[in-house]
Amino acid sequence: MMDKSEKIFVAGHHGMVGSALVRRLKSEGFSNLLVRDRSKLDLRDDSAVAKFFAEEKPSVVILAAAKVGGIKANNDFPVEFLLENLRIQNNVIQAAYENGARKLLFLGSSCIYPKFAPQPIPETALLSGPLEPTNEAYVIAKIAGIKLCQAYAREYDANFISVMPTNLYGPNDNFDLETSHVLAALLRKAHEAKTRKDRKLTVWGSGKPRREFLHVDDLASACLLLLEKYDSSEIINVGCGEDISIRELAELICEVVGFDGDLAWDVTKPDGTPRKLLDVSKLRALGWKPSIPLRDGIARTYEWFLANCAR
Ligand code: GFB
Repeated sequence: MMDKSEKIFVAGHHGMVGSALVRRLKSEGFSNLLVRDRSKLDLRDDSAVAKFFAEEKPSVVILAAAKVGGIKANNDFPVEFLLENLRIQNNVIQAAYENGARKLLFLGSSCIYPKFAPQPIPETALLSGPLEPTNEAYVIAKIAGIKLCQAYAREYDANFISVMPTNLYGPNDNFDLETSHVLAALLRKAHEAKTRKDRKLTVWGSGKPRREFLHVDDLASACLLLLEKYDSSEIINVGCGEDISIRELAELICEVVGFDGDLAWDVTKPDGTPRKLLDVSKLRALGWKPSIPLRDGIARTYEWFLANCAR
C-alpha cells in the first residue's frame, strides 16, 4: 500500500495524463506530491534529472512525461518522437533506480502492438509482428522504455511497472488540429463548424479504422490501483473493452456538439492501424472497471474545451 505521505513524483504533470493523475492522487488524500515545471527541469537533460532526483529522492515515480501526438504528428516528426522520448524515459528511469525509488510506473501506449495484432490485443502480442509505420518511431521508444523497466526488474529487482493505455481523451488534451489525436480534433472541428454554420465537416481517412477510447480520469483510477496492487514487470493493458469506428465517433461527436451538417472524408490522410482494441481481462481480474461512458466523457470534455480553449 502507498502511504498518504509518501513522496510521489509525477513527471509530466501539465499533460493530459499527468494532470489527471495529480487530480486523482490529491482527491485520494496523497499529500506529498512532487512536480516540476518544464522551465525548471528539462527531463531531456540527463545531468539536470540526476541532480533533481539526488536532491528530492522521490519514493514513487510516475512517468507520464512524453512527446505525444496524433497520427500526423507521429508521421511527420519521427526524429523528435524517437529521440525526445528515449531521452526522457532513460533519464527518469535510471535516476529513479539510482536514488532508491521503491516503485515506478511507466506509461506506454496501445500502439506498441503489431499493426495486425489479434483483437482484442493481449499483452502477449508485444513484439510478435511488424509495427504500424505511421508511429514506428514513437513505438520503438515506448518499447525501449518497457524493456528498460523490465531490465531493472530482472537485474536489480526494481519494482518498475509498465502500463499500456488505449487511446485517451479528456481535460488538458491537445486541441491543435495538426498535432492532436482524433477525438480532440473532431470536437474542435465540430464546434467550429457549428459556430461558422458550415454545412460540411472534413474527417481524415476512410472512417473505417476502429479505436477504443478511455477517459483520462478512468486511466488515472486504474493507475492508482496498479500502484497499490500490481508489482509485476509484465506489461498490463488499460482500456474500456469496447471500440467504435472513426465514422461512428465523428457522428457521436457531432451529436454531442450539436453540429448537423454532413461529414466529408479526406482520404489523402492516413488511416493508421485498422483496429486497436485492448484485451483488458488482466486488469479486470484485479477488480477494476471504467466508470465514464464514452458519450458522457465526450460531453464533459466538450464543456472543458468550451471553458478553456474555445475563442
Ligand atoms: O487519434 P489518431 O491521430 O491516432 O487517429 P492513432 C485515429 C484515427 O482517426 C486515424 C482518424 O484513422 C485518423 O486518420 N482521424 C480522422 C483523425 N480525423 C482526424 C483528425 O482530424 N485528426 C486526427 N488526429 N485523426 C496514434 C499514434 O495513432 O495514437 C500515437 O500515432 C499514439 O503513436 C496514439 O499511440 C494513441 O490511434 O491512429
